Amino acid sequence: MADKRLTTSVAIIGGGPSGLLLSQLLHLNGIETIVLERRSRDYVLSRIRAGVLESGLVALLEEARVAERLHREGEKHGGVEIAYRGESLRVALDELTEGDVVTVYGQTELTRDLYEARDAMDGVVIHEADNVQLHELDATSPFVTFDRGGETTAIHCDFVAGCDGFHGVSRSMLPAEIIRPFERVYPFGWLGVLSETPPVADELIYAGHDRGFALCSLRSRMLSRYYVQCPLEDNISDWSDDRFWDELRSRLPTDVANGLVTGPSIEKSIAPLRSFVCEPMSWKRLFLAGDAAHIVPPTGAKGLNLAASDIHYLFRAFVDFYKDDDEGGLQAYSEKALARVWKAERFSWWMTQLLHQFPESSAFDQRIQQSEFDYLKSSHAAQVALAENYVGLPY
Ligand code: FAS
Ligand code: PHB
Repeated sequence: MADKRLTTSVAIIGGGPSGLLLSQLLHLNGIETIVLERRSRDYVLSRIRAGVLESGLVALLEEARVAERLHREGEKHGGVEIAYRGESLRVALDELTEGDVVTVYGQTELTRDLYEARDAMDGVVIHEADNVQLHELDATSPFVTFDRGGETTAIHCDFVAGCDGFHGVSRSMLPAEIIRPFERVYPFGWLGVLSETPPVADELIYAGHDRGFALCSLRSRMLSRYYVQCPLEDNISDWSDDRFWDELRSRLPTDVANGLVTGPSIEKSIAPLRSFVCEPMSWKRLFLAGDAAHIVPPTGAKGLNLAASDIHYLFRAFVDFYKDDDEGGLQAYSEKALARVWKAERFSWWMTQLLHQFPESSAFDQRIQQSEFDYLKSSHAAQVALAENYVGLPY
């Protein structure tokens, strides 16, 4: 029994970028939502995650009226560097895609912008919502319950959007006879460091090396983001700053390594890598979006950008339902979203295979990896393929 009862049109589980963006877009179209977030706002904003936005996501943020700071502080990048065992190739994204680019702007800042926009529109985002449960999803009026401050509240709604990430509760509500998970877990992780130092290069550098993968990224001209591939069993305590910088240098082309400016890490974390897709992405009145439905290894910078295309499809489907009583978009959502998800899964897997050292790889695998890079370096068509995937395939 609930102590309190609320009603809304769409109950959104998860106050990360997916949930907040969906809430903002629906609100702008007159559709009420309530967002339930398990953590505090400070905790959500303390997480350091994605850094590269496709133009499709930028356009969606403009539609959500939260792109002002992004345009002021974000950096447009027309190219990206792919290095491999000391060789280097600049992939001219803009030239190869007739002008498309990516924007470098941290997910943390994007989430902050979304929170502030929700506040400005009196959006309902309930933090520290514990024990979220979803009920009667196969009825026409499902409801969600949660505990907070010693009270249980029930939110009666028309639909539930599961935007609660890979470890959320929503996906588990798909009946066992319906859900089809697809997964590949990689035998390594990424150790990431944030440092208040000037980035080593103007554009991102993805580097494959016998010692393992490395990535040079950035958040601004005085805030750098670096990653090195590390064994899954490693802990943060195994990695002093000096060890990190030495390892990063050893994996970069010499001229780049010589220009690296190091400094104390202000954030250091290890993330596991997996490819994961849940089919279908909807069941009855429940719709999954973002990491709740799929995960990609961050090598292709697709995680956050896939959440965006899910939200693009889902928000329009809800608008069609509420404005025109048209359920077509909702019925087509899963198939439409999955078509783009799987293409990004392929690209992220391909980039990961190309640039990482796999513990079990044979001499043949090593030659194939080298030839993959040699082909990329020698083929305009291969570079076009990389560029069109990296800037983002059409929605
Ligand atoms: P999120 O996981 O961001 O948000 C889900 C929210 O739901 C969280 O705030 C969580 O607290 C909340 N939640 C969970 N369970 C709940 C429950 N039961 N009740 C209520 N709320 C609940 N992508 C890139 O493109 N590049 C990267 O470099 C990159 N690095 C990453 C590093 C890490 C450690 C992780 C985990 C992901 C990374 N990603 C990266 C992917 C990431 O950016 C996601 O794609 C993005 O956060 C997806 O956003 P959401 O779908 O909103 O999921
Ligand atoms: C980042 O800046 O955190 C980042 C950029 C590109 C990636 C992954 C992470 O592919």
